[in-house]
Amino acid sequence: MRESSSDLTQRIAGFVRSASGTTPEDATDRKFWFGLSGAVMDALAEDWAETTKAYNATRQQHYLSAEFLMGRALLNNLTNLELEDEVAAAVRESGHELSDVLEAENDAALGNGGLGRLAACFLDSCATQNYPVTGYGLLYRYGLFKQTFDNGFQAEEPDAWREDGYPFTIRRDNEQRIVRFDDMTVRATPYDMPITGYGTDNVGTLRLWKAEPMAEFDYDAFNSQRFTDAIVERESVMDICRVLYPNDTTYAGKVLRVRQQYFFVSASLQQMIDNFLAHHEDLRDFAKYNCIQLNDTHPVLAIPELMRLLLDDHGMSWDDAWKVTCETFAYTNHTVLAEALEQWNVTIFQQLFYRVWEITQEIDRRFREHMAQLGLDQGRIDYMAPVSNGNVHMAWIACYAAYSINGVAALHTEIIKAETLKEWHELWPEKFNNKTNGVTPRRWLKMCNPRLASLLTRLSGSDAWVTELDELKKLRHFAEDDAVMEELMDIKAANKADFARWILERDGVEVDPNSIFDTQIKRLHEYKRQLLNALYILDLYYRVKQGEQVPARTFIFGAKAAPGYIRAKAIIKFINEIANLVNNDAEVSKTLRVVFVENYNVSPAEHIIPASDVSEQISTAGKEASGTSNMKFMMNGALTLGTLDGANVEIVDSVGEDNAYIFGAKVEELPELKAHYNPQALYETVPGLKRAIDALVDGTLNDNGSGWFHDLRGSLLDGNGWETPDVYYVLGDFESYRETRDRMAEDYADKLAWARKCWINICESGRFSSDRTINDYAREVWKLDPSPIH
Ligand code: 26Q
Repeated sequence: MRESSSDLTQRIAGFVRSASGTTPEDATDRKFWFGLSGAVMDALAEDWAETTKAYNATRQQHYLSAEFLMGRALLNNLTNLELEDEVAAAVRESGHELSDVLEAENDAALGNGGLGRLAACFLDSCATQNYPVTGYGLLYRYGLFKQTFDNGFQAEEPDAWREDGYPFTIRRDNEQRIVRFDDMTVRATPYDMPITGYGTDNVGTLRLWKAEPMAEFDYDAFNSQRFTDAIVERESVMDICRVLYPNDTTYAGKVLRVRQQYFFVSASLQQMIDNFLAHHEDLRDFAKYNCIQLNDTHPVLAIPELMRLLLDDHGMSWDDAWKVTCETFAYTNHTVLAEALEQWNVTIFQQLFYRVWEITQEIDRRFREHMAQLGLDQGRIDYMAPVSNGNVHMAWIACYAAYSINGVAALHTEIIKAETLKEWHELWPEKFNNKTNGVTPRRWLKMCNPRLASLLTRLSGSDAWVTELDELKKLRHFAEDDAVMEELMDIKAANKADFARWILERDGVEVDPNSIFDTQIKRLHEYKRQLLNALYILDLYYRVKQGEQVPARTFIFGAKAAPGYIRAKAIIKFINEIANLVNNDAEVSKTLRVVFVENYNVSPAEHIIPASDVSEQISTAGKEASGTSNMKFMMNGALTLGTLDGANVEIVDSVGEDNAYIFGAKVEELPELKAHYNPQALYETVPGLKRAIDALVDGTLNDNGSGWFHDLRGSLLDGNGWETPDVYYVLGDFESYRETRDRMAEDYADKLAWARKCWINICESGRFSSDRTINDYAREVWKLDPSPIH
């Protein structure tokens, strides 16, 4: 789209006319968005085709993931093509505002949270650095459910994100594949999304597979008794990619979920093999040209499926096929929680794909033989075997076959080596490596925080930092420059004012931009301890009621709970009740406000993060594999209030202890602390705790007869008589949290000192760019070189 501004306006206008059937001036913002997006697709089509060709002819990497949490695409593409300013002017000439047009786009929410968003950041970094990488996933018709609040309770609605069309995917009918289950045969049609990079002509691909019936329509059946059967059969095929499973962390043994997984890995592998054979002769060389990263265990079926394709469709011997497989796959683990590890009952395998089951059994048989040769005792072999106790253990298959196993932050990798995957580490320590997560500075700094981005560019004298985030280290000395620090605070103030307008219009909530914005945004889970945050706020409410003077604060939450996770839903209701209490109290609401942002997603995050002062990262030590919002906040000049967990450890290491607020039990202290833990005693003795916890049941807060608040209180104090009380050490860390959080709020009063801390966080965030992460994967795991097309 390099052309004069009037040409650009005309070209965009043409696309808008054809999308809207009206003049650009009369088109709605939504229709304008369609047209403009079409113009962007037009602008990158040729480079996209060229990139695809180039990647297919070289060694390439394939990223298999059940989730890609892409968010919005238009601004991201305009940013990457460096067209934002020109387009904004062109849009204005047509009587629209670019910002309104951008807001007309739905989020592509094809992911639950961190794991899915990580995949999206990775694709951005691969494209930007010209790495020949393709993402493969599922074209869910419904993304993660839309959250609404009904009297403070979470309700779920379907997210039909592309029902009226979506210009950023291209259906490729000529690249369909067939996926066979024992009870159905399915057509897999790819929908490709271009992945633009910043400052490069390379355009990568995210390939999302859609399940369709084999025949367009079975007319024979239509004309006979089997009419309804034919309809039902069609519908059951379409079921495969109808909806994203909304659970994170808790595994559920659902047949449809396995179908989804097999469907997308089989189609992807078939395509990789076809492409290999179009360029090379001998499939035994497959791993020389291809490697596959498994994003958690969700795509691990690719291991037996690659074996099946090589053995059955391409006549390879077992030993050759196993060698190829073991040289192809690398596995990333994202969790230490045992309940998240996928295990499928063998009957599911037997029902859906008997041949894959046979191959899995053979892998299991050879594994047992292999381990016996190595001298492992039977108990240990049974524990580690791919098939045991009637279940197929996906993580064990991954650990056995993959040549690389990585955790997502230094602490996490140490924990999987010592605990979660201990047996594997003892056998093959050389497979294990750490790849600390990162986030893309394009979306999470340049795009969402244009004010800060332009300050950084001005001070650096260039925008090289956008692709070399470590450049920001050179700006560290400006921490001593009071004028720059004033400017930083002005930027934060302007972002806060923007947020205040946005949330007022969106959710009807009024907030004070002069207060401290203290934010926790992430999936709702007990281990993430939103409950600890809520108890602090409730206690603070009582303190203010009693006349204590405290710094003005706005507490911001964003979180979805898995629809079946009742305790998480209870915590949402609890926070909403606290918000009611605080915000409707004429006195307290002058100092404190609580905002629960409905339907938290990528786009809301882009409004919330640049406006936040405090980043709540308060998981029980050892439980959060990495966290990635912690990195986004840091990049945007918010200070971490956190435990030494996940990547927080490395953030503190980068910025120094004076520039973060760390509290709570450390991972190595917890076993001893938990051995003598008495939450009941803390409830009685820690100042403020009893009052806050009792508010759950004394009539102060209303759970509308659900009994949920009673359960919540019980979960902390006595485990309701049947579970271990306070598993996540909420009460244990409360005092330390309160002390640290109070101190942090007091520190905010010294504006310059606060700004200096924020500045150092920004300048040290280079380590947490996903560009660094991807370079590490490319060099150490994928053995991949950049492949620029121009
Ligand atoms: C499994 C089986 C059945 C249905 C759903 C699932 C499922 C789905 C999603 C299990 C887990 C997830 C998502 C996990 C996740 O987002 N983990 C987060 O990954 C981030 C990126 O590495 C880390 O930063 C977070 O610490 C980690 O919680």
